[in-house]
Amino acid sequence: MTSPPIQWYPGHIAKAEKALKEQLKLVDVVLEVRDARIPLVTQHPLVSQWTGSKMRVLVLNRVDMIPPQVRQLWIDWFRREGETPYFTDAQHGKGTAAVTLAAQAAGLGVNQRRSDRGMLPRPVRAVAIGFPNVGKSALINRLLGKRVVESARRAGVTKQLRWVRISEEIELLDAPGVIPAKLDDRDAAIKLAICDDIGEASYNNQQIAAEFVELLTYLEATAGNFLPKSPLRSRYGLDATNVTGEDYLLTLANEKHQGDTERAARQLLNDFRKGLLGSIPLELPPN
Ligand SMILES: Nc1nc2c(ncn2[C@@H]2O[C@H](COP(=O)(O)OP(=O)(O)O)[C@@H](O)[C@H]2O)c(=O)[nH]1
Ligand SMILES: [Mg+2]
Repeated sequence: MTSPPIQWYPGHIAKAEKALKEQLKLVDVVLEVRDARIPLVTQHPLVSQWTGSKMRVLVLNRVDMIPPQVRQLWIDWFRREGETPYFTDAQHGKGTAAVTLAAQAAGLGVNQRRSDRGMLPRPVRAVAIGFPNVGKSALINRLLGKRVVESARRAGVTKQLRWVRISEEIELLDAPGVIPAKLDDRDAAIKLAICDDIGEASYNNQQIAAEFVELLTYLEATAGNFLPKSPLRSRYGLDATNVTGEDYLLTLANEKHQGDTERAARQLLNDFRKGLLGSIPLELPPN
């Protein structure tokens, strides 16, 4: 029997969800932030319920980590689904101005209703929600143009909710990452772990690194033209074809890390997360 890839902390999740629901009562617009490497896996199942009738702006962050052709495939796919995705690289401030405009436009109705009732306009209020580590804080910092919200490589850094005023027109709320209380899809759980988008949930590096190697082999076979050529061989000089992920990891450990499998696993995952293996999309639009 294989152990579940990720161990969840339901108490922590329930607390985060409760806090978020309270904050959602205060906002006009929801910025739903997802990871462009895995746009469907980082769709939180409760966001549409939480958003209700509020306006939502869909942000696919980390666009720098996927190839431009794949970004175009997603744009086409989301359009067919009736959605407009905003692609951003919050790290370098790319695409973020369009998000501000979209949030402002989404909030226009609020001030229309206020003025209809003889009330003064107020800034539109928005919240950024999404899985841990997808780049919510980095995005908000970019929208603001300065670093006011803590953003870090470690997942789960954002603990508290804070309002920040972006302009006279818009106020934003940063929020802690939310992960589903249950995740039955094993492949999705593995991709979340590979991308480091699951915050304080825990997993085994070696198991996830081995899965990553096998996922790469699968992606090269099924979507090879969207991937860099042999990313593992290019970086480590070791071919991954016809070996299990576990064997690859053991070989990598022996060749590069004096047999230390844990270090080999961490190097693999870190190299991917830093983009050192090239831009590798872990998910493509269905069909
Ligand atoms: N390459 C890249 N890194 C990003 C991007 N956005 C955020 N990051 C990095 O990812 C890490 C997590 O970002 P953070 O904003 O703290 O995520 P949060 O947990 O959703 O608030 C930080 O090290 C950021 O610098 C992006 O668009 N591209
Ligand atoms: Mg944060």
